[in-house]
Amino acid sequence: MKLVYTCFTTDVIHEGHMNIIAEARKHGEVMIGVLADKVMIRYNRFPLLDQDERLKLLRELPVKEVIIQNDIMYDSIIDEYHPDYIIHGDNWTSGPMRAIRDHVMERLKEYGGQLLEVPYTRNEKVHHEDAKIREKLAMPEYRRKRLRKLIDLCPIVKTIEVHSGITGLIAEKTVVENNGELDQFDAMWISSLCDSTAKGKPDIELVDMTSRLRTIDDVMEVTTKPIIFDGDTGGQIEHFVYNVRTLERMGVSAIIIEDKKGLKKNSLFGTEVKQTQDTIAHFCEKIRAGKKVQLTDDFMIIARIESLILEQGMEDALERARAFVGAGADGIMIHSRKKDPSEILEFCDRFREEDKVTPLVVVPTSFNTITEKELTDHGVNVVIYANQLTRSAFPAMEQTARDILKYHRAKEVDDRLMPIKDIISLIDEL
Ligand code: SPV
Ligand code: MG
Repeated sequence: MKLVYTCFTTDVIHEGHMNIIAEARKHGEVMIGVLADKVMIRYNRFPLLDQDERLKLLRELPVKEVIIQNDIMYDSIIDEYHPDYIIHGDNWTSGPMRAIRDHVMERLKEYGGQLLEVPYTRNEKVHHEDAKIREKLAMPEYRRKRLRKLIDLCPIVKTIEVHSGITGLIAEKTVVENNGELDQFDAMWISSLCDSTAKGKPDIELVDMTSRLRTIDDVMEVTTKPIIFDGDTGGQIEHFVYNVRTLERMGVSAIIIEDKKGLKKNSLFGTEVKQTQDTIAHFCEKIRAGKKVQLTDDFMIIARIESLILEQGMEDALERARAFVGAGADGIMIHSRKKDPSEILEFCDRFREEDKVTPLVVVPTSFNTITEKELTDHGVNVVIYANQLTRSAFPAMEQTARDILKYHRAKEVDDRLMPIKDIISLIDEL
């Protein structure tokens, strides 16, 4: 009997999958691979069911065996089972999935295996099933808990700044192929700096919560990935508790609040402007108050320590970390504006000597030579690219404005613009 292998990344079985199985059965005994959670999130959407539940679901199907596939490129499967056939829908002939297809074809050639491709089932019902899964992922109860799951699943949760529907779409949809691996962002950061900048306002807690909530809603409308909200100082404790409730209800996964008080200025100014750090006791009270009002176990309150920014020293930063975790903080963000990452790494190493579990978050804007791998090696769980989308868009838009003024027409700028066809197809129609 020949062995026919197919890999599924689905949590709902529809006509398209049944079609593939029927076709596969014509050629031999069928084995299905369930793509492992940690691999699936790197290239496909986040699973609604975890890998064990998907394993159970697929074992109901008329096939010989269902196993877990632990790599995206099928190497482990090909090495272990040498399937005579690998079968897949023809939807992987273009886009980022093409790299997987090319690799599988190369490997099959080595021993005379064959690739079978069946036309992808595109009908109203299948389209509706896919849309339903996507919509579910956008719902507050699914979105909110996803950050905690990602912290468990990923070596490091890669987070990108968003401040609008369009930047949300970039965070949601950008998938790249790099050295035989597919990759994408895991989560989104609603930065106070970029949310304020998009409105032409300074980053001093001037853009009020009503407006910030509107930004979150714009992002949520078009995305499914989890949101980490930059809560600045968290404001007055009496206000903070209401905001925790609101954010949690909306499906935000985490708020990060920084231990400053009074008029907040952006951290990257450091000691060049007057900024005041909160007392440990008062900030702990704020954390405790927030934790007390939240209703689910999913939502996270992450405490951000400004001691290195305000040149208060490593011991102060570590003392605060201990106290904030003691007060119930679900994570610690440590910030620095030095180009050299050594103070950040020292903090992480010393924190990890004492605390192996509390998630650590960093924002490598200034110390941008550090790689995700190095951060992971020092115990960091979440990396936030906090402003790069805004900073890349601004010079591009400014140059376009200058050139239209210079040439008195738009032809000269056209080559560097996104084609109209692409921009109108970027937004999904319902
Ligand atoms: C933000 O993105 O608004 C932040 C990070 O708080 S930083 O700008 O580095 O302070
Ligand atoms: Mg901020």
